[in-house]
Amino acid sequence: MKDDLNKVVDKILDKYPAKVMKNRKEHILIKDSNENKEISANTRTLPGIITNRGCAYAGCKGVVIGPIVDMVHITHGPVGCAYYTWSTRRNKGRTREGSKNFINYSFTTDMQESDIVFGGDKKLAQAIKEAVEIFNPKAISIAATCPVGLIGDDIQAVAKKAQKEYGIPVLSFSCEGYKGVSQSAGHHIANNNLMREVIGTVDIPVEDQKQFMINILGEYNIGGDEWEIKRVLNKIGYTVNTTMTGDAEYEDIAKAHNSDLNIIQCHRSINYIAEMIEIKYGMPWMKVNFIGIENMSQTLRNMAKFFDNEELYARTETVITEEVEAIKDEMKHYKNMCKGKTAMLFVGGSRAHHYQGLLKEIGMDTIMAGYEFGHRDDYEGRDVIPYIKLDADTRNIEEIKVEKDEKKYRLRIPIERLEQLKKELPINDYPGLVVDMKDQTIVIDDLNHLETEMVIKALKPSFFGSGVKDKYIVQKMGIYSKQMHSYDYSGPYAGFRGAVNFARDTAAGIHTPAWSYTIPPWKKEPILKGKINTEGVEEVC
Ligand code: CFM
Repeated sequence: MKDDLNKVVDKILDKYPAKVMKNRKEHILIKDSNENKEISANTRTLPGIITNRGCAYAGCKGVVIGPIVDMVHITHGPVGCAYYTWSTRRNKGRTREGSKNFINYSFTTDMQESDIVFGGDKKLAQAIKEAVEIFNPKAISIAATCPVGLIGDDIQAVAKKAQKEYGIPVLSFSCEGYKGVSQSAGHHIANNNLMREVIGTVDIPVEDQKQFMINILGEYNIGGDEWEIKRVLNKIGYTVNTTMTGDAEYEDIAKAHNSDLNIIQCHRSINYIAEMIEIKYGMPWMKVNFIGIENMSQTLRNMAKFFDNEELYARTETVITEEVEAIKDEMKHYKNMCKGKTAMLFVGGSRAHHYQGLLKEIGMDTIMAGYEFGHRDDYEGRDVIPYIKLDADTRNIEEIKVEKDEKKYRLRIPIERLEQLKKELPINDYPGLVVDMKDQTIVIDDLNHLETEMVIKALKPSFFGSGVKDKYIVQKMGIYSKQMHSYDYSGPYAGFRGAVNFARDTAAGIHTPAWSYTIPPWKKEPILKGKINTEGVEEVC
């Protein structure tokens, strides 16, 4: 088996010129738990390769900032950048009573050639003015695109002036697409600004603070995931103070520092905020996974352990039993339809890992997985609770002083409890993609178009979970492909009810008769093209 996989990888690498081959080789590995091989990640994609990655603007505006419902998000740049981030990710947001919701809008300065030559600052100031006059939003964000950085528009100055003039927060993000090697840089830029400008600016009065108050970080309510997660958490007795940033309002984020605990669904996109909140406000964070029944149940149990409250333990078990009971027959049915099938997952920076448990629950093994822009820790894992980095002298204090304003924040969980938890919740709860995969599977970082076609042709999975750039290529090859970024038109997939939705979609997708009408290219064209010489057949491709 390993030899077969080696052949597949060699065949891919053989297609490349020597320099590209050397580079790509570092990004591909065959999992073997006896070997300690490293995978290269978060490096520049070589020019000429058709990558699936996005840009820093996509990571900042599209991913982290865009889902905040009551802000007007202005894309300062060409209309295309705004158009392609308009609702394509399906981060849903509801309208609260007395509040506003701009999720279905796309705002842009629509820069033209003359703006590139003479500067776009004035146009941006005008756009903010119009937005305030027409929509009267709670706050505004400005996201810079590539040309803005190249011509040097001072978006910070425009934002500052507008903030003063209109009396609402105007946040500017220098997230020009070319910054960094992927959308990952955009996450970081967004995180830094939210921390600097928003988090901690509104306090919840102590009398209004609830018991078991948490924030869900790295959850963007794609297809309604956050709503399903929150339904279960509320049922157990948690209060979700803030979600970052799925279905969030500006003020929710401003109050995030008042919670007891940050739980992190997508570590990749938001670990920066979790760590900054931990250092500044003494709030611990914990990695969770709401995808799949087992992961969901384990997450809820870990959370209960965190608070170590008898009632919470009991409610957690009751809710898990109730929820699992309600879906188990349907799950069994879909498992019967899917078992023994194989899957490939290629998604951004966490889903290629998160979904493997759920696939396993419907009887499917993941034979190839990879991240578009994951970092080494997403592949190799890190502590589940890397909490409280206070130094030795301050570890035992009950209150943490914030340097600037001298406000004091309570350390919500006693430090002794955190120490104990660290022992109880093993590091292996979040081992990272490579660690978690079975032996004799392939892990590919920054998978490109050529490699996608070649692994599919060689290993013929039944399911390919990926994105819009490759979905239809894969389906033309006769293989069911689901967009794991937007869930196509479906969802939620998180939590207990979400697991059934995913199982139903996958079973239906795999068994649709459409695939029998699709003839993959390798069945239409000869696999080998060669010429005959005196020694026999000489393969030329
Ligand atoms: Fe996190 Fe995401 Fe993902 Fe991501 Fe994304 Fe996304 Fe994603 Mo698309 S924040 S890293 S930048 S889980 S948009 S909701 S699906 S690539 S795996």
